[in-house]
Amino acid sequence: MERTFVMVKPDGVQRGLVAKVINSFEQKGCKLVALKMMKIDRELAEKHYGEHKGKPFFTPLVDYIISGPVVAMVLEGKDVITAARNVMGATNPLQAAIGTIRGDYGMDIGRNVVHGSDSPASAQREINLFFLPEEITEWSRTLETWIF
Ligand code: FUP
Repeated sequence: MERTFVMVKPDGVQRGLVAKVINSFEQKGCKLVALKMMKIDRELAEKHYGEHKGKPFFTPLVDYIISGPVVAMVLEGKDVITAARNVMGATNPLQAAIGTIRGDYGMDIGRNVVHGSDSPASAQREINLFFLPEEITEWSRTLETWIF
């Protein structure tokens, strides 16, 4: 089973989309194993988006992600990184298909509602940045054999 890091960004929280976003992942079959609301400080934001340092959108991106609370979570499942990316849709909401979170709820690449890790390496890195091991709950559900 794979794990991924997902977060409802400040615009998603401000717009009251937290439950809808979580529901999109749950109904797909992703299993929640960690969940918390938090405010990201600048240091963590710059680490999280370190790969974009130096790009023109880096500072606005960091300012946006620290502008209000986020809801961070860890999801588990077979191929969950790809599954969660598909649930979110393309990075730019204007290109994201209708039916995806960004396609349904976004208009602007700088306000795209949700984040999800893009590879096993970034999932591991981001889970470690945002969660302590004891904040992740291991549990099994009988539903599993009906999904995988
Ligand atoms: P994603 O993996 O889909 O979150 O996308 P990226 O890692 O490529 O980008 C991270 C965030 O930077 C995106 F969610 C939105 C923002 N971004 C911009 O604001 N402008 C850009 O041109 C590209 C990304």
